Amino acid sequence: MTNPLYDQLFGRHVGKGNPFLRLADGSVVTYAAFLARAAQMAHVLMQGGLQPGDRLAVQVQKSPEALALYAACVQAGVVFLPLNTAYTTDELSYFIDDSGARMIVCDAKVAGALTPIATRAGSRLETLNADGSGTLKDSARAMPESFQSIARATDDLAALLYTSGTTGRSKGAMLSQGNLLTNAATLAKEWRFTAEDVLLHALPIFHTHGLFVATNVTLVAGASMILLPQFNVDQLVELMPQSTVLMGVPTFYTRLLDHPRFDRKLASGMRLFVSGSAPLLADTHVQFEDRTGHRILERYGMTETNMNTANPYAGNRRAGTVGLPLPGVEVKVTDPDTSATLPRGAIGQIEVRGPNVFKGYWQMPEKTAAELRADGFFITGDLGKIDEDGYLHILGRNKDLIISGGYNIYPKEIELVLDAQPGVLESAVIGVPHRDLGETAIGVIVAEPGVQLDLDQIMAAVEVTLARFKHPRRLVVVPELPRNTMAKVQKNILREQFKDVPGDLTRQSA
Ligand code: MCA
Ligand code: AMP
Repeated sequence: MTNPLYDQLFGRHVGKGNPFLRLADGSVVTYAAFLARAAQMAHVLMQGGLQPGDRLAVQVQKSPEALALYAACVQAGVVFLPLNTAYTTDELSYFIDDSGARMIVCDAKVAGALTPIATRAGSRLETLNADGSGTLKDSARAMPESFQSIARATDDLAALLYTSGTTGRSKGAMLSQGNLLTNAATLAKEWRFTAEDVLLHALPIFHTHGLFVATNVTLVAGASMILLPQFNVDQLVELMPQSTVLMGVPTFYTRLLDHPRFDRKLASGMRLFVSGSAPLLADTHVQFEDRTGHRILERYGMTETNMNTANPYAGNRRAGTVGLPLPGVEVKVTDPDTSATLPRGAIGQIEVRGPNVFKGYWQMPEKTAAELRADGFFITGDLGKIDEDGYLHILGRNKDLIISGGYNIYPKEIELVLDAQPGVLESAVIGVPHRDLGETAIGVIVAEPGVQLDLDQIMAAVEVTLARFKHPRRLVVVPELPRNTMAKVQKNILREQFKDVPGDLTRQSA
């Protein structure tokens, strides 16, 4: 009986004494120990009544146990559904209901708030804390250290990752074993990973970047990772001499460049710096090379597709481009109105097809049909062009999306909360340039006639509903929103009007 994802990412390393995780305190978790822990957790999942294909919703801090839970799900054929640790109870409630998660694993600190949601959804609740303790560990301790993997096919679901939508309603992207496996194998080969590599891991593990790109690639190669609980630039500088690869969002690189100790000598043992999730400014690319002698390798991906394109390892890594299609992935640029493929150099919507492309949105056939064509091409919502040498340039978005420090913020989700506040007639949320985070959200509000808005009260409502990273960094009140002849709000005008406002928390009327 085979389970391709488990066999190729994890199973090959069972019993091996080489390090998989290196922790900041100097301790090491070997592959053997990690996989024994995962097997024990797989037993807990089975004994908890989970069947292959059931969803397990996980909102926990980054830890070796959190990663072992991912491995346990793969081994037990359970669909892993990781959730941002910043999500509020309101947000979690939606994901749990929508996915029909049979089990929820969360930090003991939020178990009280989640209990009614779990009860209503008929889900079992287990806890897993940042230090690895909790009911999951308590149950796992008594379990055998090996587990007979549940048979899976490459088309079976391995993970459900939610990605927000332009309507304000999040969609669960269904990722199969094959989606994850082919992409990990391709990236490990393209980026020449070997068992000698040590990846400096400072990304969260609830998104594609930190979970699938960084972790799966390390596993494919049998390499190791320095697992940091979160990004901390001083820690990165401290640990860089022990590492060979860093994967990060552009903010990692701008913060490193701001660090006085970050120089050529510190980076001399590194062989690769990868950037993605948001546009890397060409200027950052150039400054980084001047400072360290390394050219950052920028790549382009999505939750729905894993990675699509990457600058070459050996060839020319071109600043301001996301490189060439990965082996097995087709990329084309099409006319948004006619869907016709455009010639090289022309700007249009970016579409991708390949074994990396997801199976569709969870229980949303209409949304799936609107974005995933019958011939397998996925309409990314990004705009760009392919140049004469085949490099893809991302030049804009056909979707109303803000990317702040690598996190996606869908304006509609915030606008729905702002519009629901007393005295608010309407609102528009826009992204403006931010030195540290790339972009930051600003809420532009119109009050009902004669109403004096209480912006603190409005922010308080946003705070209980939405995760911190989605909060507008500034609210401004305007007499009316600019509209075109079709009555559509012209966000480009607002972006221009507010582009120079500092992305701080000051609230004012424009
Ligand atoms: C934290 N905060 C943020 C963000 N992160 N606000 C807006 N945008 C953010 N990205 C909040 C904090 O809660 C805090 O709130 C305040 O801002 C200041 O936080 P700070 O200490 O500066 O932030 P940090 O903890 O250092 O985090 C910044 C970060 C982090 C390191 C850039 O956001 C991060 O790790 N981003 C990576 C996201 C990622 O992995 N994306 C991949 C998605 P308070 O004021 O209350 O203190 S996968 C993807 O996009 C595709 C598939 C792809 O291509 O990879
Ligand atoms: P997500 O929904 O979190 O998977 O975010 C995917 C989106 O991030 C893509 O559709 C792009 O808009 C953006 N993105 C990812 N990588 C890059 C990159 N290297 N340059 C520009 N945008 C990127």
